[in-house]
Amino acid sequence: MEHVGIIERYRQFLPVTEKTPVVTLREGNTPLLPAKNLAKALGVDSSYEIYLKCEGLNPTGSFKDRGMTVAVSKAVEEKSKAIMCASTGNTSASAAAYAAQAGIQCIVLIPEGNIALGKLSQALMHGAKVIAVEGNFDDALTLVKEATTRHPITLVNSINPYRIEGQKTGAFEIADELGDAPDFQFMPVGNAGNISAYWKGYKEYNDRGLCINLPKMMGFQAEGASPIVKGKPIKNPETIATAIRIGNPASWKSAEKARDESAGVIDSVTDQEILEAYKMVAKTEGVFCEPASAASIAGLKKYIVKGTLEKRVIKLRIVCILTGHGLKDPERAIQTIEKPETIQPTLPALEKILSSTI
Ligand code: AN7
Repeated sequence: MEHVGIIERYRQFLPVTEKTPVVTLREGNTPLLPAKNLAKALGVDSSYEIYLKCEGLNPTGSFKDRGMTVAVSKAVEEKSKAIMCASTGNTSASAAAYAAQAGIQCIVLIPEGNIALGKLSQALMHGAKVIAVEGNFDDALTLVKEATTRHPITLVNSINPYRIEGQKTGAFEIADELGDAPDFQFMPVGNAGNISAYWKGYKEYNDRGLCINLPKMMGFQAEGASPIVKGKPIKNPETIATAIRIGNPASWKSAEKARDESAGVIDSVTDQEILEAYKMVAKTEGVFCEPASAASIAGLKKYIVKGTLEKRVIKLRIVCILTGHGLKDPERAIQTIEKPETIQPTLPALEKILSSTI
């Protein structure tokens, strides 16, 4: 079946009418990959079914496209000529691309020096006005909120409810494919919009009888940027996972609600654990995600080690959301892994290395 984007696929669940001009890059329909190799590497038996929701395969390489197609479609319906966001990178890349598709202006505020190069290049290539703020994401978001109340510009951060509406379709796809919601969902938490969106999606499906189960929502912040875990905003958040380098999440309350209603957790993982998970999923499954996304795998590992995942006789289904593509941040990959060896262009030189490799 032809995939025409999440608005057409899930129109009945979304705040659109026949009058809404659909701005789409055919986002969604991303792979839900069974991860047997990863399960083995994590040391769990076959009663644990682990799946990776590969959101890096969206048009701009992250899950943000699901929310952006709805937010930008509604902005165009409301005759807006410009959109604006603060971003740790992926939101700006997505906003810029959908604004380009819609033929409207896009202005993005990024924390200076703290966004991955791939994301910056996307925002620039799609013609957004990119402004680097001498501050962090939270400072940039405060500015965007102020500016969009004073000027006729549509805010497209996830405090725009259309973003959450679009992002909840990730839950629909998972439930459609598994035939029910999973038992656990592991995911990174930054501004906390996505965990709120997924929970909304699962609950709506459950209300309509389209899934019987509801997953425990397991959200993970980076330790140096874990305000929800610590119970207070972090003034100077720090983590190598720049996507989730956020000290005062906009959807804090709804994320806590998702955690509590689902009997899940919001916990933290260290940068070290994130980097190990980042390498592990790339090496065992052939799936390259960005560091922030690997927080979900790091979280899964942490809870397997703790032994707190409920063990059943039947299969336990676990979905990890890999929110963004590894190619967004190649610099981090290169810094994390051993450099390639250099040789003279001779067969003996090559064979010397081969003898120690195979
Ligand atoms: C790859 O782009 O906040 O908890 O400005 O890029 O919904 O914020 C990105 C967040 C996880 C966290 N994984 O999601 C932004 C931004 C990746 C991300 C998150 C982000 P939320």
